[in-house]
Amino acid sequence: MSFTDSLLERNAALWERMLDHPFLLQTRDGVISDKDFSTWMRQDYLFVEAAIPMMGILIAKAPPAHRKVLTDAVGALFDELALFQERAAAAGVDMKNLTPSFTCHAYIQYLMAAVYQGSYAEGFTVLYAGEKAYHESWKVVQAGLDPASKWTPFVQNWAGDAFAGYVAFLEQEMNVLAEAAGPDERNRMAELFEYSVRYEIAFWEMALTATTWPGMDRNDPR
Ligand code: MP5
Repeated sequence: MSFTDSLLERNAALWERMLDHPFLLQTRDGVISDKDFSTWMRQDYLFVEAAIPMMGILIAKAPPAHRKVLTDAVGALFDELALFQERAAAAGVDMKNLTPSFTCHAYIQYLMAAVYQGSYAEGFTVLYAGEKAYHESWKVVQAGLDPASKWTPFVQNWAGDAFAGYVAFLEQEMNVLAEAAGPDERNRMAELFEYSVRYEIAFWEMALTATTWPGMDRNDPR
């Protein structure tokens, strides 16, 4: 069995919990409130912004054969930011004064620590986990969302063929990196993968619950 298959098998219950998250099911069924969807948009914009320097660090550690794909992925992140702004303008979502929620902040710090401190394979693992998670999560939404929905462009971004090809490449390279890694590094990769899935679940949960920090009032966040 490939390393990525074994990660997905070992974390099957968590993965299912992520894909069954009410945020995804409500978006798929067209019943998500604009308020909750906007919370996700505002927070994910900050996440995507932070992914750019994270990719910069990963590129600095990458073998030459990975530099082009990862650099192109940075270009795609700038396109994503433009997509968020365009959708926000179309749907009347306020994208000013964005501050990260506790969950968004924690996930970003975790990603930065993984790419800074970890080996290339460890940093690559958190990239793979996040991209695989978003691809499959938005495929759940794609399965039922009305194509005329104002949120369809997000489905096209992460559930579409171009992104599927990128995720397939990351998966293949994860397995090459895992094969070259020793048992300790492989264990660290497996641990990072699991934490990433937990952060993905927490991120959907944050969109439906509180935008703010533990101990703070959502309606009066200070
Ligand atoms: C991604 C994302 C996908 N935008 N947000 C979270 C919380 N997880 C994963 O990453 P990208 O870089 O937008 O494709």
